[in-house]
Amino acid sequence: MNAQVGDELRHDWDISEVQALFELPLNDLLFRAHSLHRTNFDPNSIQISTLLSIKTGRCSEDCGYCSQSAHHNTELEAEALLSLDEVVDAAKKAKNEGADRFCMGAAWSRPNKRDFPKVLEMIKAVKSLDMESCVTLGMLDNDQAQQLKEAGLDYYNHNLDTSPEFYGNVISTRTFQDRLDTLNNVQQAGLNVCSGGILGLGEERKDRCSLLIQLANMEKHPDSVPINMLVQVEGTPLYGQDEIEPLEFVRTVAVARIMMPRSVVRLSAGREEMSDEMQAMCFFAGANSVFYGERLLTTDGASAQGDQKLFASLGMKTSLEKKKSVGGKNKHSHAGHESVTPA
Ligand code: SAM
Ligand code: DTB
Ligand code: SF4
Repeated sequence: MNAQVGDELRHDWDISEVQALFELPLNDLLFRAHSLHRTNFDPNSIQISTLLSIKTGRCSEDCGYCSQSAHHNTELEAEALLSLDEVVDAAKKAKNEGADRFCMGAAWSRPNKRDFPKVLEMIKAVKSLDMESCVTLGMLDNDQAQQLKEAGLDYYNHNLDTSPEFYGNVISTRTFQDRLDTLNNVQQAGLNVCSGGILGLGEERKDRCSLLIQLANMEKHPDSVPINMLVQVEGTPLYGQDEIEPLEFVRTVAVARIMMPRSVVRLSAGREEMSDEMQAMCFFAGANSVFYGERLLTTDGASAQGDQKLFASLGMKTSLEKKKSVGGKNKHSHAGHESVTPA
């Protein structure tokens, strides 16, 4: 099996070698993933993003996991687009709590003409707070991606969610190809791509392999790869689904790290259901970013207090803390990057 050699980035993974990575004895897999992680990142640094739902509910898409789809009968209360002031207040709060990136999510299939300029203003306002900005607004055309870039946006989040083979079991209102097209527009506009998926949708291991192949075989690896664990919401078709085994989740993080050694891998939704030990294993396996704060978009996140305790007990520092200490230089002696952000 020709897995990642040294620091070289590969874009030609095939299913049998990815399956073989999954099948390695856990210690061998973790050792391999962690070694690559150390080569490319400071292993004790964690990037912190905070999420805000800027428009909630009544979405026309039918994603089977989502509380916000108008196709499902969830108890969610819909909310129109937030005002600029509300967004700026939330971003300031997130910054005070240690986040260096502010991610705004909207329950849209795609942004409409009326609201899109308002989102551009929100991005400019977040940038003026000296924070990185990220938005997830659904599908984008070329021109919209370009306008986001011009407004100063750093990252665009658009997940592939699952394998092309399993995709139709989860979403019927837009295709896998629609997602690839949006990612292509985002990349062409020069934005950083944030794209990953969800585990625990009922997919099999071969689907997890196939999802990772889709991400890693892109012309350029996504800069950021969120790995969500399904948050089960009552009223959605996926409520009651068998949960993914914790060690299978850890394995998936490790394989993502091996296949995309310089991408930031984010432990995303579902952390509040994970034990500290499971999260610690994910960080060892190569996860180096989290969503932070009591709220994700519409569901509860892990508590900020609990997270601070966890990071302290693991001796991990947030990337913002690292930047503040020793004028941005970390003293870690590995041959890789200075902070969690790849060079
Ligand atoms: N509406 C936009 C879209 O779907 O592109 C942006 C917001 S959407 C909530 C962003 C991503 O959050 C989804 O693609 C999915 O990967 C993740 N997500 C949504 N609901 C989730 C859930 N219940 N559990 C885990 N991840 C979820
Ligand atoms: C991502 O991959 N996960 C975030 C973010 N990108 C936008 C969303 C998680 C949503 C979890 C369910 C909710 O709170 O509605
Ligand atoms: Fe809409 Fe996004 Fe939820 Fe799908 S994931 S239903 S597009 S808000």
